[in-house]
Formats: sequence, C-alpha cells, structure tokens
Amino acid sequence: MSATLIPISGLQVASRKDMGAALAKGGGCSAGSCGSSQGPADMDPETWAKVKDHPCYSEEAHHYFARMHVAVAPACNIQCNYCNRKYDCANESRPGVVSERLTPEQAARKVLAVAASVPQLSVLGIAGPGDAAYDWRRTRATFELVAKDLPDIKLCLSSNGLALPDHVDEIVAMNIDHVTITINAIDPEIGQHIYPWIFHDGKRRSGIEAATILRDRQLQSLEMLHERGVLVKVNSVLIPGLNDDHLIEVNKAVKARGAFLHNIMPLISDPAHGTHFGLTGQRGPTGAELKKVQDACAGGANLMRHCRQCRADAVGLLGEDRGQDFTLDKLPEEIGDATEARSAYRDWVAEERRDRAAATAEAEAAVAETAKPALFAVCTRGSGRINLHFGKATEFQIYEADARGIRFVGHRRADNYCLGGHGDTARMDEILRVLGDVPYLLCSKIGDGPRKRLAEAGIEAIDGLAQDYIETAIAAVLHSKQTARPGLSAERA
Ligand code: CLF
Ligand code: SF4
Repeated sequence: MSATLIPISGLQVASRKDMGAALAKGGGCSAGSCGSSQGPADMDPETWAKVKDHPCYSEEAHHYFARMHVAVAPACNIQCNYCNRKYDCANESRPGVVSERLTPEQAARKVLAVAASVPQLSVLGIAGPGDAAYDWRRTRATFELVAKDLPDIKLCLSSNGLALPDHVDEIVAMNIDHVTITINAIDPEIGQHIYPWIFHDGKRRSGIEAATILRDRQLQSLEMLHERGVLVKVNSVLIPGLNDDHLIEVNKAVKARGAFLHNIMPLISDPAHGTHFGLTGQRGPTGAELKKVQDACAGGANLMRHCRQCRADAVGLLGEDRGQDFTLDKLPEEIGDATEARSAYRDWVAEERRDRAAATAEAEAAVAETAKPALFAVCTRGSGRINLHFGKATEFQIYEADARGIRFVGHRRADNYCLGGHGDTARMDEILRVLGDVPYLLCSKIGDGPRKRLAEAGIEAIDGLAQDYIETAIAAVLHSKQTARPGLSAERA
C-alpha cells in the first residue's frame, strides 16, 4: 500500500483504504447474470467508457460514483395511475415529499455547488417530477448550462418516451449518453389500465388508442437512440396482477430493440400518496414477487438490481440522499472549482478498481470449495468496503457467496437502529424482519446490545474486518467457518 498522501477535496489520506474511510465520513454510500455488474472484460471499450463512472448503468460503479437529480421539468404529457404530480415522479423517485422546483439557472448553480463538495459526483440526471423530454425547453437549458461549466459530468435523462422521438437528434448532439424510458407494458390491453390518458398531437387520448400510441413511441425512441449509440435503460414498474407475467414479454421486446439494461422496480403504492392505485387498493409486490419476475427474465435484457428508486432531487451515492444539504438556501455565495479534485478522485478509483479486482479474484478462489450458498448483509458507505457502523445503516447490501463466486444480489432497507446514544427497539425488530434469512452481518462496528439481539435471531454480527473489501471479508468469514477459527468478531480473521 502506498504511503503517498492523496489530496481530495480537503482530505489528506495516506492510502486507498484510508481514502474510503475518509470519504465515508463525509457522507453516505453487483449480480450473477445482471449485466449491470459487467466490467471492462465484458464489453467493448467504448461502452465501458460510457458506463464505468455511471452508478446506475454499472453496479460496480455505484460503489464509487454519485448522481444528482435536479427537478427542473415539472410538466408531463401522460397520466400514470401510480403518480400524483403533487409528489415526486414515481418513475424515478420515492413518492412522498415535494421536490424543490428549480429554474435551469438555479439548477446549474446547485450542480456546481454539489460538484465542488462531492468529488464522487459523475452524473446529472433529470428524472421528474414531470417528463424531461416533454418539458424539453427546461431540460435542454439546464443541460447546456451544466455542460458548459462542468464538461466532465455525464448527462442523463428519464422519460415516459412519448415525446422522446422528437428530441433524439438534440440528445445525440448534446452528448447525452444515457436515457431511461419507462415501459410498463407493450400490450395496449394491459397498458390502458396503467395510463388513463395521454396528451399527443394536441389532443387528449385514452383507452387502447392512448396505450398503443404510447407503446409505439416508446419502442420507436428505444430503436432510434440505440441506433445512434445512446445507452438506453428501460424501467418497468411491477404492478401485481396487472403486468407481472407480462414483463417477461417487455424484457424480450426491449432486448430485441437494443436496451442496455432493464430495471424492474416495485410499485410503491400508499393511499397517503393520493395516486389512483394507492386510493383503489392496488398493492405493490413483495420482495419475493419482484425476485420471481426478475429471475423469469434471466437470459433476456440484462437486469439492473441495484436501483434505489431515487427522489427527483436526490444527491449522493445511490442509497444515500444528501439533497437536504444542498437546498437553494444552503448554497454558498462563492463556489470553487473542484475539477482537479474530481480528476484526482477518478485516478484514485482507477487504482482502487485494479486493487479490488485482484482482491475479488483472490476471494472468489478462496470460496470455490464452498458447499452451500451463504448470504451476507453488508454495512457500507461505498468504495466496496466494510466501512459503516451497524447503528447508522439505513440499508444493507446483500451478497451471496457460493462455489460460483461472490455476488451482490440486492439491498434491503430499514431505518437506522441508533438514535444518537440509544438504540430503538421497534427499529431492531424491523431489521430482524428484513434480515430474517441472512446468517452473517458485516459492519465496521457494533455495540454489545444489538450484537446480542442479532445473535438471538440467528444473525452473527462481525465487526473485525472493518475497511476490508466486501469480497475479501466474505471470503475470510467463510474460511473461518470452514476451518472453525474462533474470534472473528474480536480480531481479524
Ligand atoms: Fe438518475 Fe435515472 Fe440517470 Fe440514474 S437514477 S436519471 S439513470 S442518474 Fe438510478 Fe435512481 Fe434507480 Fe433511476 S438508482 S431510480 S435507475
Ligand atoms: Fe407521473 Fe412521471 Fe408518469 Fe408523468 S411520466 S405521470 S410525472 S410518473
């Protein structure tokens, strides 16, 4: 490990491992056949160059890079039954809290401020509330302003697809490499139950006609963008009883038209959100139902499994939200230039990636003899390391290890156990519920009380491997179990 000091955004750290720890203090935050976990060996260099810093298009990148959304495009040309526009866009955000709406100028200033203090920032997305392609004037103005000041930040947009074909030339000309289209159905018989109306060619349309036009424009957008070299991710909202079986057909159809990734997301439905589905009792899927549909799509378009259903004003690594740190009233008067810090951070990531890839290969070789698959819940703030205190975790990354290797298989959310000096019993009950089938938990630190509660529920908490790579730590635990080495919790394996 090099002893050279690495200067990043005011941090002076002595090693790559220290860097991970230092960045973790500043803020917050992989899959079998999941294409999003692919690395440079699995795709052509041009495609890898586009996805390697994008936290949504590469599972591996989401350990290192952050995205931010700006809510500049509030107008929409369709109605989805899972959306209430008083809230964030349900396509790309967690409904519930109204976003701060911004003008393009305000948004560009906010992006500059975030880029100056979050060296991990690599992507600016416009993802609701409203439709980025329909509210194109504001979307374009925002992207143009940001591209002028921050040419190293990738531009990314999300749309329902209805207006997209009209803007493909501009999207290509503006170097927007990543576009998400939400396609919930390709059969208009099903689509008509998801979209009560669309507004197209100056007229409001409904029923089969609306669902057919929308489907045709979505697939046309996908084909046009793919032909022009833009990477397209398709989002589908899984609505039990409506499109669960049908999403396999959607997966095949979007794969045939060149989709880079397919992200099947669970419907979030709550009467309090005031959506049609929420008010009529349409439920969202269970975790098992979501996994069943995702597994049924194996062999089709590559699946994304690390989506966090971000808010329309989210800021930070996936799984964290620092949006409240960057509201307009908190932006500084003077915003410095942090281009060098971002560049230094990317150099550090390149080195770290090489180191982690070697460590992962070693770890996977070590688990090659593992007889039974084992699940691990990991507390991490990013950098691919065990670097988060159990009490502060608001999500657990779930890894599976077996003779085939060590894989990220998803994440599970729960409110953080620690409330500034004391633990919350109800929160612990929820953590035990979400981790019911997971025998091992890896974290940087855990108190005796919660360790005991977890142990009583059959979950062994291990905090002796802090700052190790996740894969290295998992291999160490499995090795210690196979060789019955005691004391993992108290000392390094
Ligand atoms: Fe934002 Fe979407 Fe771009 Fe990512 S989010 S516009 S592609 S930068 Fe990512 Fe958030 Fe999931 Fe979206 S985790 S909701 S997939
Ligand atoms: Fe809401 Fe987005 Fe659907 Fe428009 S496209 S209705 S903003 S979820």
